[in-house]
Amino acid sequence: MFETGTGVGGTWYWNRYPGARFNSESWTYGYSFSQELLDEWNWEEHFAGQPETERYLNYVADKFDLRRDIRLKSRVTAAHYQEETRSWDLTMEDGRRYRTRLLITAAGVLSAATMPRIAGVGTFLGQSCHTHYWPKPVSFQGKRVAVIGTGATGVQTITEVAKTAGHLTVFQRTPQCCAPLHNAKIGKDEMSRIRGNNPEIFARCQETYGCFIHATDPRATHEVTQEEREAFWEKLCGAPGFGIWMGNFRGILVDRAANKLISDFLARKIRQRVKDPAVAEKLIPKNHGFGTRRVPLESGFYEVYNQPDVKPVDISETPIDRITPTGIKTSDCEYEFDLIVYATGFDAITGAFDRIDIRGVGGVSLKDKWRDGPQTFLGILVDGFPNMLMVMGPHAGLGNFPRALEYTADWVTGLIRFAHGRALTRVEATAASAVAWTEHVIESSEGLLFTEVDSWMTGISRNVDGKQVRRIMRYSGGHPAFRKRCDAVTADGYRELTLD
Ligand code: NA7
Repeated sequence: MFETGTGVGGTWYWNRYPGARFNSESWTYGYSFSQELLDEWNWEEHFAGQPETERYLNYVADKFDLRRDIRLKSRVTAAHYQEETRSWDLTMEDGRRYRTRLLITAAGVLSAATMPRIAGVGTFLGQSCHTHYWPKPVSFQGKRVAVIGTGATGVQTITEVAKTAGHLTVFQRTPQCCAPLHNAKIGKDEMSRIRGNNPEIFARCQETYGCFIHATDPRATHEVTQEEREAFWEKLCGAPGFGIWMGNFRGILVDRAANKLISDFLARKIRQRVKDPAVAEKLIPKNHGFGTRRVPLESGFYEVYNQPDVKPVDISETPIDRITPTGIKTSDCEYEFDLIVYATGFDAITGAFDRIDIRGVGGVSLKDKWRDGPQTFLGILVDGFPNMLMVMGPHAGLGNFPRALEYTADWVTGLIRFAHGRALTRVEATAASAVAWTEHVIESSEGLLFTEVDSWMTGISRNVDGKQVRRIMRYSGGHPAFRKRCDAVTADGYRELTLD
């Protein structure tokens, strides 16, 4: 295992910005493969913060003695397939080289962070940091702080920074429709109860669309009266986690009229919480409906804007001209800061692949192959790239990742066992199976409102060349359908692959 960081934990190693925290329930996020691990680990909070999760992942690495197989500070810069030896040649940033029969990618969906393309970023003389590359520790006490970006990361950062900063200025380009997280500590008795329910919890997660504990309500928005509807939404808003997004009425992310109703309901909530009506209006999305972008869950985010020392700047009205040595210059004002935080997101889903020079049969580059959108079989294999197996690559479903990736890891392991058992040295998706799966992935997104919206989920990163066109990046058929399809491939003896 090669890992760029100096420690294990991936997402939870890198994203140590203030306020970084699960939006999945902790007890649905941990690994389920070891009863011993489940028995030993006690979650402290329903939605664990970054430090707790990083501790958990280190505990796992130690418990299963994984560190001996992990090379830290090891960035892979190139991976080239060699047909003669049926192996992959890897080149590391420091020049080391390795040869391997099988290449398993687990490089992350949101791991290629992007700085904004704003003139003068390198000229600022104060401290600046991207949330993904957070140095420790950073104090905000009494400082004049700027945060650029209001995605799920920005929302968490802003809420935490506002507690101690001398003055906070938020540069917002697109408002998000956030919902309350309702985090709480987990007491000893409660943890015992959760532990007792583990089998049911994990079984339920396998049956829901996005592997969350929240299952879609079978009713359609228009099947109930307005009173019933609003009472249901009040209940979801008062409950912890993603229920409002994943446990809402069916069709809410397909039916425009239904989506407008829930969007209006949540806009009213924002107006109730933000005292200045003009500021409230700025915080309400106008160009996309609720849930068509990743919903940030928040813990007091809207109240931050009632603080006299917090100023929102709508950069869709007054764009940032440049970063200056002392701060940020917009079209109408020059601001001075001690610290600038870039919560500007990622080159998502394919970004981590694009940053490695991956070449398959005949030297074909994966980046070129995917220029107009990813093409995969099951989101796990790519034709022309034999012996490369992707865990949570493009075309995987999005959702509560550990639940989905445990399945994928098992499927990949099954394929490797099958290949070893038959002394196979070359495993590849056929072109026909990749075309069919890619078409199915595209069909699965038809009619979903999120496909009409710019976001990392539709492959948009305005900070990366060639990532300004919306694409179908993920499988939208839901996890149960994904599992069924993968199981069928196995049951059929992997006939949709070329095995040699
Ligand atoms: P996101 O959700 O992609 O958010 C990035 C934010 O940064 C978003 O508000 C962007 O505005 C803003 N942004 C990006 N570039 C610029 C520039 N150049 N100028 C101004 N503002 C900019 O990333 P997150 O890290 O918050 O979250 C990613 C996922 O990680 C999250 O959904 C969770 O699943 C975990 P925009 O919306 O593009 O107008």
